[in-house]
Amino acid sequence: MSTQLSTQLLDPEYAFRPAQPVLSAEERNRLQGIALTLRRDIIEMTAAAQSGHPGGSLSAADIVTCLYFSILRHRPQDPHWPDRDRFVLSKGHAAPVLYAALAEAGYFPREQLQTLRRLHSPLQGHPDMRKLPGVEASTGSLGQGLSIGNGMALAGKLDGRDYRVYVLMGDGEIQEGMVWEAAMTSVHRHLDNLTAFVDYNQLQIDGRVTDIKSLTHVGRRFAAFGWHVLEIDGHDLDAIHAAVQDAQRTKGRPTLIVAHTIKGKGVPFMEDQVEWHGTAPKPDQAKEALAQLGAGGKEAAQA
Ligand SMILES: Cc1ncc(C[n+]2csc(CCOP(=O)(O)OP(=O)(O)O)c2C)c(N)n1
Ligand SMILES: [Mg+2]
Repeated sequence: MSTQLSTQLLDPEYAFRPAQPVLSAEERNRLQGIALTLRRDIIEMTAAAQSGHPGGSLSAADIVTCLYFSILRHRPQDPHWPDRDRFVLSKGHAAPVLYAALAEAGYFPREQLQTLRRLHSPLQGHPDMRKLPGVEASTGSLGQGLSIGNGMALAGKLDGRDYRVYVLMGDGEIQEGMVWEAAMTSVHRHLDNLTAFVDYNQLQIDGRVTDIKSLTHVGRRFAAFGWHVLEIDGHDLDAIHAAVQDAQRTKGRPTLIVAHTIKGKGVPFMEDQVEWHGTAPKPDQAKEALAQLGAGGKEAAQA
């Protein structure tokens, strides 16, 4: 059984659930299929590399799916199109979920996923914008993505372009002081074209966030800085979608979406287990994980 999120986790001040579904049943099915494909890819890639970060990749799979397959305005065949929306994976160690999404969207052939972390592969352990088209920023040194996103959002305004910028941070990551400097800048510059997510899975590299440096009321902290804040179940595709729509309607200030998630989501033996932060599954564990995830996406369509 997969762990379920309790909606009681959401801060009542900012809890956000769409009153009714915003996705058609067909669209939700399509996105669920893609999210499953990304999760399967994450397991297969990290197993092939025998290295990498499955936990935080799996927790972000639904957010990344929604962004790449129903929200972002982008052209995989023209990755430098000036009017494209930008996505910055600030928690760069979750590279497998980004690579899986880019391959699925058509930025590069799926076979390349198997080269994760190999010498000279464009799919390095952390995303490298110089090596892989579609990667907007080289990340991995935690804390930098929001500043990078600020720059992109400000540039968009100065250039009179209407693209939007999305940044995904980890909850452990936002212990970095630089994040809070950036959070002040986003508000000061009225960056309403910027939406940041916190993948609030409550685990970091070596334990629970609350034990290492507590981040309770993260939404209230950002709200105190002047951000528009929404707290959602980060595995609920309708909630992710509706929250982004709300962010798009919000004028004059940036939006933070606190996405409550489960690290390792989808693979029960990995869920909420800190050991799976940066451990690759061995071949038998990968087999079990894939069986637990079930056939999905392309596999199900071909069956
Ligand atoms: C500046 C910096 N310090 C330390 C690390 C090592 N590190 C890699 S992942 C990680 C934990 C991140 O936790 P979190 O942001 O919660 O990520 P998630 O749970 O989503 O995987 C750390 C400390 C790093 N990559 N960058
Ligand atoms: Mg975390």
